[in-house]
Amino acid sequence: MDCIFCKIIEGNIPSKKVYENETVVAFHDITPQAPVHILIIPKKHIATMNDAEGEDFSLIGEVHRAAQHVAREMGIADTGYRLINNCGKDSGQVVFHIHYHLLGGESLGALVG
Ligand code: IU
Repeated sequence: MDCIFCKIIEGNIPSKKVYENETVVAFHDITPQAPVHILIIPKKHIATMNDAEGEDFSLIGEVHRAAQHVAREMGIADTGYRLINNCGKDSGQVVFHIHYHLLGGESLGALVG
């Protein structure tokens, strides 16, 4: 499968990993949009949120668990952070392997409202 994030998971493309367990990997985004910008992904290839089904939702829960852990490790748990998933064309999703952006380290401003 020609998926850049699957290649990162396999170690065939280098990345700056900050966390890994049996089901998820977290690594620095190559184009950070905030002082802390980590991508958290399930190891299972799921293209978009629209494609998640059944046990995939447990994996997405594992992504959230990892986000909580990584936020603490990166020192942004207390100041706050944003966890974003882009799904499909209008969201600007460019990598079709589900991923969550963990953003923080500065005041991010209001997203809605
Ligand atoms: P998006 O949600 O699909 O728009 O975000 C994809 C992100 O993946 C984006 O922030 C890129 O900078 C990031 N990224 C990366 O970290 N490493 C890569 O090799 C590639 C994209 I391609």
